[in-house]
Amino acid sequence: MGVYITKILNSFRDLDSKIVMIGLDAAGKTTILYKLKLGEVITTTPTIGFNVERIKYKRLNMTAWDIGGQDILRRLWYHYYDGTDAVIFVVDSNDNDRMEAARQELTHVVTEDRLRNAAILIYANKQDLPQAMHVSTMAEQLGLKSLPKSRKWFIQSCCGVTGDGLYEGLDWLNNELTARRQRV
Ligand code: G3D
Ligand code: MG
Repeated sequence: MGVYITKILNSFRDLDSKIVMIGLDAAGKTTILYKLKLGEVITTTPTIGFNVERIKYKRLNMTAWDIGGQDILRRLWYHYYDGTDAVIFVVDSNDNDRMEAARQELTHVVTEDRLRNAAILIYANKQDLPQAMHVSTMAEQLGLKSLPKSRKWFIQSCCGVTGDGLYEGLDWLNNELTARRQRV
């Protein structure tokens, strides 16, 4: 298992990729970033109420921030969307009340012109909690099943605290980005 994980991470960081990790606040993004141990997480605040976390490790660039609520910030995000290869969208599987809010944000993301070619990995996080929604129900509620066929997405159940599922998600992303590179 250890060798397998190291192999994925090594090939991942050598991909010349730009990845954004987004999701509602408290979905578990910061926890996941640290758990992945891809490199040092650097937090910057380009404007009040908007924190960006960044990891740069070899040729992999990852940025993460909270989305939702603040319409005024929406246009600031565009700057970070340019040239994005993949989106990791983190959802709290236990947060029934905000599943619809998560769906709306995800819809914004998939219809965002600058992200039209981005592969989308959805982390159904906090699956360790007893009330966690099943991934197939989440896929339904987040509207994934109605996305156009051309859209590449994958939903992975995970637990940011233990790390369960995180590498399986990255493995999909890694394969997807590698396959794209081979096609061009
Ligand atoms: P964010 O960066 O998306 O805003 P955080 O979210 O990473 O700050 O996580 C918000 C809270 O959820 C944290 O708890 C964190 O420990 C918890 N959390 C993250 N992932 C998981 C998970 O998989 N399972 C469980 N049970 N909790 C998780 P606190 O208490 O520090 O606010
Ligand atoms: Mg955070």
